[in-house]
Amino acid sequence: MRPVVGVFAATPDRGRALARDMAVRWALAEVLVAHDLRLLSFAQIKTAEHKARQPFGQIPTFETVGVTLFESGAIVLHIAENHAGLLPAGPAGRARAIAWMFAAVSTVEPVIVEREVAVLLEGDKPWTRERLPGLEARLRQRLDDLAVWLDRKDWLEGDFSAADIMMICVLRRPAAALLMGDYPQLAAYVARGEARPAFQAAFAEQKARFEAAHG
Ligand code: GTB
Repeated sequence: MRPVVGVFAATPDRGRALARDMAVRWALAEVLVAHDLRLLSFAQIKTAEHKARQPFGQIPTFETVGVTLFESGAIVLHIAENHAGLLPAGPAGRARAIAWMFAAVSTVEPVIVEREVAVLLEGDKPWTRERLPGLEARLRQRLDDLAVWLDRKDWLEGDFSAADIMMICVLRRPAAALLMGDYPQLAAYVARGEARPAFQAAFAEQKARFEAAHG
């Protein structure tokens, strides 16, 4: 059975591969595992049938022999644990790469999401103008620290790993991407990831899907 990845049929990001299935499809492309897509509408992801796969009614989902998974980070880790090339061989390096996967989604991404939510969902609220400088300062603090870590490193922990897939997908989110001009180390890091053939293949797949749907 080829794995099946649940994705939005009509991606809301206009083909820029910003939704969270990108990390999963990129990881699969890195390890050369062909997959099928389960194309889902917004209504479909809220059904009981989909919630049996993803309890919060979201994408992505991942179905493979013996297991159905949700949470993009957990799916990428599962792929990395079952195929060579996305985690360091030794236990210490492996543990550190996994730590960086958690850092991407639980330390760096929340400050990006907070900034995005403030503008997109609460932009018209009276308190947003006052909150924005603080939100941006918190985001910049994370990016400052990450830039120091990545100074003179190509990847987070030795060779390219699943950690880089998660971190680069986080840094591609609009609120972080807008600041990359101030962080040349991070911009170069994202560019290195985006130059990988597997990233290109996963990106092209979604762009083609968007173009087929929208002409
Ligand atoms: N923690 C979960 C995971 O990593 O798998 C979060 C999954 C999630 O947020 N999925 C979104 C979803 O299904 C799609 S990706 N939302 C429907 C809902 O919650 O009802 C969302 C997304 C879109 C665009 C960007 N972007 O532009 O950067 C990022 C993320």
